[in-house]
Amino acid sequence: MTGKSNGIRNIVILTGAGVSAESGIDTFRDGGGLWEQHRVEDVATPEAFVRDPDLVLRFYDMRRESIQTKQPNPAHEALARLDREWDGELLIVTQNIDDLHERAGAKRVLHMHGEHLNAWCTACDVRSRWTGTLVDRPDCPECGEPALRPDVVWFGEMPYQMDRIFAAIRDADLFVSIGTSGAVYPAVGFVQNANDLGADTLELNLERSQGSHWFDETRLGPAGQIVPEWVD
Ligand code: BJW
Repeated sequence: MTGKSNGIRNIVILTGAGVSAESGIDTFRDGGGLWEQHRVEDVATPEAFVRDPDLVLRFYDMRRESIQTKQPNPAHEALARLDREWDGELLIVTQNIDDLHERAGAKRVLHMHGEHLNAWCTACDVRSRWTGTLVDRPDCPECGEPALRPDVVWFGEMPYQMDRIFAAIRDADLFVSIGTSGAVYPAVGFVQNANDLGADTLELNLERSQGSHWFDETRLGPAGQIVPEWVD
C-alpha cells in the first residue's frame, strides 16, 4: 500500500460479507445468500425474536456452528498485516458477526453489527460469551434468567459504537469499503461522510455496490486477490 507516500496517515476500512465469502461464509444478498434461504423479517428483526424466538435462535445456532469451522482467507490476512504494520491510525469497521479478522491477527477491529459468539441478556442487560445451543439453551450467567439473545444488530436497532466510527471517519485520510453491497444503513452512508470530510475513497468488491458512484476509485475482483494486491 503506497498510502504513506501520498500523505495518508489515518485509514478506516469498512468490511462486509464479501470479505468472508471465500472462507465459505454465506453472504446475504448474493444468489444463494442467506436472504434467499431465510426471510429477513423472520430471523433478523426484534419483532421476529418476540414472535418466534426458537426460529431466530436456531438460525444463529446454525451460523455460529458454521462460522467456527471456517478459516480466515488471504483478504483477512492482508488486512491483519496492514493493521500490524501501519503506524498511523487504522480502524477495521466490520459489519460481519464472524471473528475472521481477529483470527487472522487483526487487533483494531470494531463489530458494528455485533458478534456471533456473544449473548446479550434482555433481563439484566449484561453481555456474555455464548456457550449453548438450542438443545442446551443456557440461562444468563449473570442473573440466571432464560433471557439471552444473540448480541447482534437487527433491522430497526442502532448499530454499535457509532460515535467511535464517525470520529474515525472524521479523522480519516482514506476510507476503503470491501465486500459490502451498500444496501444497509447506516454503513452505506459512511462513504458520503468520508467524501464530505475530504478523505480519499476506494471500493474493493466483486461487483459494483449500490453506492459505487460515491467512491473516487473502484477495483473489482475477489477479495482474496484484490485486497492483498491493494495492501502489498
Ligand atoms: C464479494 C465476494 C468476494 C461477494 N470478494 N466481494 C428505508 C430507507 C433507508 C433506511 C431504512 C429504510 N428502512 C429501514 C431502514 C434502516 C435499515 C436499512 O438499512 N434497511 C435497508 C434494507 C433499506 N437499517 C437499520 O435498521 C440499521 N439501523 C439503523 O439504521 O438505525 C438507525 C440509525 C440512524 C442513523 C445512524 C445510526 C443508526 C440496522 C441494520 C442492521 C443490519 N443487520 C444485519 C444482520 C446482522 C446480524 C447477522 O449477521 O445476522 O447485518 S442484515 C445484514 O446486512 C448484516 C450485514 O452486516 C448487512 C450488510 O450486508 P453486506 O455485508 O453488505 O452483505 P451483502 O450480502 O449485502 O453483500 C455482499 C457483497 O459482497 C456484495 O457486494 C458482493 O458483490 C460482494 N462479494 N463475494 C469480494 N469473493
